[in-house]
Amino acid sequence: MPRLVVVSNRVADPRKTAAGGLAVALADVLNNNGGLWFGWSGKIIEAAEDGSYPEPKLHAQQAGPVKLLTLDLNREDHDAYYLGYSNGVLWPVFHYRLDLADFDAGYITGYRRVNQLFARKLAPLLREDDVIWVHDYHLIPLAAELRALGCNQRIGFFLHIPLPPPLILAAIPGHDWLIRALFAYDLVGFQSKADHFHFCNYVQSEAHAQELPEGRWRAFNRTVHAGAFPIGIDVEEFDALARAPEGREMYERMRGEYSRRKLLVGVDRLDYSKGLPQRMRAFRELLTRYPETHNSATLIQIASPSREDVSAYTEILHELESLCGSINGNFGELDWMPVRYMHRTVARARLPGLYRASRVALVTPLRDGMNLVAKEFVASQNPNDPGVLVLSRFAGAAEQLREALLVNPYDIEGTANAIHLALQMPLEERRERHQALMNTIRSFDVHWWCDSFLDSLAKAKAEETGTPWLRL
Ligand code: GDG
Repeated sequence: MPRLVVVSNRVADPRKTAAGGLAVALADVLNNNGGLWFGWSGKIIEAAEDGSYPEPKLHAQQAGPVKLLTLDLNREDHDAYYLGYSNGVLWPVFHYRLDLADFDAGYITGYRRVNQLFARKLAPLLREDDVIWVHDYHLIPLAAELRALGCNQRIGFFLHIPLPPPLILAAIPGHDWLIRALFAYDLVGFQSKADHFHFCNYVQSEAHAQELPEGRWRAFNRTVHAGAFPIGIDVEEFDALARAPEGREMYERMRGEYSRRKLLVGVDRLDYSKGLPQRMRAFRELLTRYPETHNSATLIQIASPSREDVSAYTEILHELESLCGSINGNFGELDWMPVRYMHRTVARARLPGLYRASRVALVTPLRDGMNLVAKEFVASQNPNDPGVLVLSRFAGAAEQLREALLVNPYDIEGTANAIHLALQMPLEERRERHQALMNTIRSFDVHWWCDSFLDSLAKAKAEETGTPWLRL
């Protein structure tokens, strides 16, 4: 088996399950075949008094058979690449929020500089038969920069966030440069069929690409394979976490505390894409429309801190705090708080117990690449008495999880009605829906995702390589 080289903005130790997310997803394949994981260390180098920065050094750490290689970023690069272009342009626009994008012309050059730096540091470490898997929007031009340095290895890219339709994408100055950069990969993977469809539309209408058989596109003297590879969760890992002492203890505590009430749960990074204010308004609407829910329904909302140095995040934090406060102020009783809101991170080992103790999960993003919380909630349920998933139709997960109660999160009344339906749903219907959802989640778990992407990458060698055609 060739060595796998993973490149992502942040790096995690695949031996630690507490890391969650990508680390769990890639742990098997990295641990089995050995590998290298390359990314930013999370550290920022401040400028010296004369304004200069030292050349960033590579930090190496061995994690079992996996070598973790990380780079510090200097303040200027970090601000332009990470805060500026990645999180101030690509994140909002790819989530359809043109109103929140900050198209500062300096960001894109910083973004490119960091991708060039990554390529420069990574290229000398690569072996000829390595397979390289690049993750997410921070690193779109990385393959092009590697190719410019003469790297001919197989390189795949997976976009964890949505890809918007061409007219939204076209609002980004330099959008053509970004999409051209994708043609330096051998395979480009998206979360959903909808995102893949947007890619096809874009390359056809804006880049006049030629469609070839087997999901390939030809443009800029290159052929790229593209497809949808919906990411899944590690169902066994979640099951094990639910059975472990911390998971069981959390479940018992929640059941004890809320024995007289039905629990609703929301677990999200505090991000404007997650639709948290709309969710709170829908919950307030539920309490207004259905007085029988008073005293009998409690919403636990965990909003884990995220990107607090980006201003749009401070605004959403204030809006959410004020909504939670007013719901509790208007509806709360001496012995009942309708909303328990936590702006903190909960230990991963506790999440399955919390999910299992909840009758309803509210997963209502305005836009989401996939949304793993939806899948984690389903996987944590007791099949004999499962909870109900209320899921936004705008989450990538909605393409697969058709048996959830699908809602439009912008429609506050419609969402409130769906939550009411979920709270009332008879046991038999809950079981049937859960069974069907579980089948999907098991069939398309994280191992399926990893294997199917890497299998497709193994078959997807592009026809031309090494053309230094990427100019800003
Ligand atoms: C991006 C895309 C795509 C959340 N709060 C806590 C906590 N979490 C964990 C959840 C889940 C993960 O974080 C969040 O994953 P999501 O998929 O919901 O969303 P993003 O972070 O936005 O991830 C998304 C994903 O990439 C994968 O491709 O699905 O669409 O936006 O695992 O459980 N974990 C702990 N404490 C918390 O408070 N321990």
